[in-house]
Amino acid sequence: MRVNPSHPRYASLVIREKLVDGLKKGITSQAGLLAHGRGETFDYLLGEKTNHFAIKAIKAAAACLLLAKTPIISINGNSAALAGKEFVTLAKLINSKVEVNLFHRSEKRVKLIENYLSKFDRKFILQSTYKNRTFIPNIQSPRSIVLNNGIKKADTVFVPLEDGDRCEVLSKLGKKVIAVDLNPLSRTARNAYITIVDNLTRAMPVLIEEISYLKSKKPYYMNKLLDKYDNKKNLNSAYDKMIQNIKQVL
Ligand code: PTJ
Repeated sequence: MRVNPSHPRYASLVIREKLVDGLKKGITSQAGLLAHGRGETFDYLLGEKTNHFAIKAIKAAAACLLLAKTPIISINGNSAALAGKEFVTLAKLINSKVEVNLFHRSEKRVKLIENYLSKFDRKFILQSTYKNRTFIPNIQSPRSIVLNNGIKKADTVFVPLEDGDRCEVLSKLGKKVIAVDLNPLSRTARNAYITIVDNLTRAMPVLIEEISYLKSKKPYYMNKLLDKYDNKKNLNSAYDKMIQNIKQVL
C-alpha cells in the first residue's frame, strides 16, 4: 500500500508497511506483527520520539561497541525488515558481523533473511551452516542455536527487539548485551547491560552517527563515557517520562 505523506500518522504507517512487506517476503514472522503492536503502545507512551535517556544509552552503546573485541549484531525478522541496511552499515563501522537468530526459527527463514541482508553487503553477513552451528544452554527456544564465529565467541551482543530469556542467559555468560526495546519494563530491558528505550527505526540512524563521531576518539574517552552510564537509572528516567506523558493528558 502506498502511504500518503500528509497522513498525520505517516511515520507509523510506513513502519507497518515495512513489516507487512517483510511478512510477504517471508522475513518477518506473523508473531512479529503482534510484537510490533506491543512496541507501538509503548512508543505512544514515550511520545514517539528519541528521548534524552535514549540518547544517553545510544552514546554508551556506541562506546561499548567500539571498545568490544568481538562484537556481534544479532537480528531477527522484525529488525531485518525495519532496519536491515542500517545493521549492515553498523557492522561495517565497528568491524563486526550480522548473525540471524530467530525465535520462530525455520531454516528457510534464516536463509531468506541472510540473503536479504546480503544484498546490502554479503561480506558482513554470517552464513549459517550445520558445521558452524552450536547451542547456548538454558535458552528455552530455538534462539539457543547460535554460530561459533558469531554469538558464541562474542564479548558484546547487540540484540534489537529481544524476547527476554536469551538476554538473561547471555548476560550470565559474561557477555555485554545491548538491547533496543520500546518496553522499558521488559525482562530484556531490565537485564541488558545497556537498554536503548526507543523505536529501532529512530535509534539506528542516531547510533550510526554517534559511532562515526566516537570512532576518532581515544579509548580513554569511550571508557569514561561507559563508566558514567547507569542502566537502572536510565530506565527510571524512561518510566518517569511515561508517567509524565500520561499525566499531561489527564
Ligand atoms: O523473527 P523472530 O522469529 O525471531 O521473532 C521476533 C519476535 C519479535 C516476534 C519475537 O522476538 C517476540 O515475540 O518478541 P516479543 O517478546 O514480542 O518482544 C518484542 C519486544 O520488542 C517488545 O518489548 C516490544 O515492545 C519491542 N518492540 C517492538 N517493536 C519495536 C520494539 N522495540 C523497538 N523498536 C521497535 N520497532
